[in-house]
Amino acid sequence: MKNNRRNFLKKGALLGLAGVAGSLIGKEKLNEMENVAKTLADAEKFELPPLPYAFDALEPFIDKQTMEIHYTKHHAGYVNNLNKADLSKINFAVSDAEKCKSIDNSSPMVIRNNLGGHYNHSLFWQLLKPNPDKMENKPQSTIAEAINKHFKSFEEFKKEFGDKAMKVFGSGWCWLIMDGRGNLKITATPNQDNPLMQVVTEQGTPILALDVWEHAYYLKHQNKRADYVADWWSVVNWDKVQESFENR
Ligand code: MN3
Repeated sequence: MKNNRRNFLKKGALLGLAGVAGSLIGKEKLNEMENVAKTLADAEKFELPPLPYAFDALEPFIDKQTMEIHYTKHHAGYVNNLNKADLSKINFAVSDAEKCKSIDNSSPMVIRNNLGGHYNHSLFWQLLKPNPDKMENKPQSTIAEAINKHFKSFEEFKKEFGDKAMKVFGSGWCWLIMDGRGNLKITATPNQDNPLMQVVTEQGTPILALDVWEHAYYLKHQNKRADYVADWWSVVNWDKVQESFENR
């Protein structure tokens, strides 16, 4: 609420200024200044990023209805709830990843949960590949080499990652991260926490993310999380994973 009030005051001050100036500089300039004021007010808010493909683009592995609800209700919900929270202590000058890094045990739960929910889903959508083909989906390039080095083989890595995903009790996420020493690790976080936050035991940069909340799979896979994980491997976007690995 404070943030809204701050934006309101900021906007009010600018509009007041524009009003005075408007009588001197004319209607057109006034409209222009009003637009600037509106842009400033909107800038300090979170936005639902566009989904980079259609809801049915991951069929038959992840179904259209799940994607539609997941994006338009769940992800949008995190963004809306985040914008309703007191954002006065959020640094909007930095990236969402940097904002996550500032989350510690003293952070308000409403910010921790909804910022995490927003960041995690924004990343998750990017790491899924639309229009999956029939060919075996596996990593190439340097991420493939790093996986082989740290986990012996891609098959071993898949097994270990799948085991970790199965062991997440209740709602949470499974991750491939790179820690501060340059090691690839498979980790899990509860709820909407993520490896960037100071609240997790194993911090690092997310390279690959898997949402294992039931809302991510229940409509199609019901209680069979293992089937969902198996399907998810077919739609992992390894080119994007490679990018997150290079930009870590
Ligand atoms: Mn989700």
